[in-house]
Amino acid sequence: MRADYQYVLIQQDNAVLTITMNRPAVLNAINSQMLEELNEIADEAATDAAIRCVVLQGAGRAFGAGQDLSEFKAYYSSEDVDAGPLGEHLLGYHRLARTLHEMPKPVVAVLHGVATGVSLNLAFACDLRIAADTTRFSEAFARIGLVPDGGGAYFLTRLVGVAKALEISLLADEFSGIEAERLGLINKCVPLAELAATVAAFTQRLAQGPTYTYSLIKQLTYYAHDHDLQDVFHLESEFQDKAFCTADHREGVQAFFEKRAPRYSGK
Ligand code: T3D
Repeated sequence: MRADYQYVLIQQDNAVLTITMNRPAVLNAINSQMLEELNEIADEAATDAAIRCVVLQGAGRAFGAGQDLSEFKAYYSSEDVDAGPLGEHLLGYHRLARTLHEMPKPVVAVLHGVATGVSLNLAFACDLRIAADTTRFSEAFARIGLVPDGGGAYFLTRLVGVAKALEISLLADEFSGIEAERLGLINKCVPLAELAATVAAFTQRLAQGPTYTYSLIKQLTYYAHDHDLQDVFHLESEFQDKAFCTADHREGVQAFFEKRAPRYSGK
């Protein structure tokens, strides 16, 4: 993977790839170039077998402040309200949200400082979220007269249900990491000073897990959310057959009988 991106830093530590959005002066607001870079990196991370867990985070004092609103200044200063730039532009966010969501390995968003707009919705597309208690969450779109994008309505309704999703989206108020954890929007909320160590321990553990089986668990869990029980039984049977034949399953059982920790290869 190349490392010379303009607005994104990447770092691999064992099998954990950390993707850092890096425009700290504007709270990592996402411009077209950053979006293109994030898509390229996510595509590669999805297919690289040496990467078994992916982290998405922001540099400086924020996770991210959403779309870079200065990018469309020409549109805002024009009289032509039909010259909206969004159709094509949004496809980049859709592609990225889908890649993060469907990647055959765990993807963890790490939220600190500010997490708003489409940046926050990309975090919702990830599998797991860890945040600092002081993080300022908001689904800011309605505050500037827009609808949630980047899959926001899809992910938010699944995470917290329709009533809370509507409240969060319509009022667009800020709430803390503590409240986000209470709502079930994030998996873990810790003091800011403990965030990096918590994330490192959590993601290194995931990266040493049965990665292929994790990919099946991901698919099965997301599928189970909107299919009936019989359909889920079918997919569960298909996936358990696949998991049963993996090297990691054999290793897990052998380790159990030998009373030792398993050493998973991810296969
Ligand atoms: O056009 C489209 O593509 C439509 C799609 C939109 C998708 C979205 O994501 S909509 C949501 C967009 N985001 C926002 O509306 C948030 C805008 N930002 C803010 O409201 C505030 O910055 C925050 C509440 C997030 C943080 O406030 P604070 O006081 O901690 O920081 P600040 O001083 O406002 O921001 C620091 C700098 O970042 C500042 O630049 P400056 O004045 O120092 O030169 C600010 O302008 C810049 N910045 C923050 N957010 C954005 C941004 N620049 C461009 N775009 C931003 N989204």
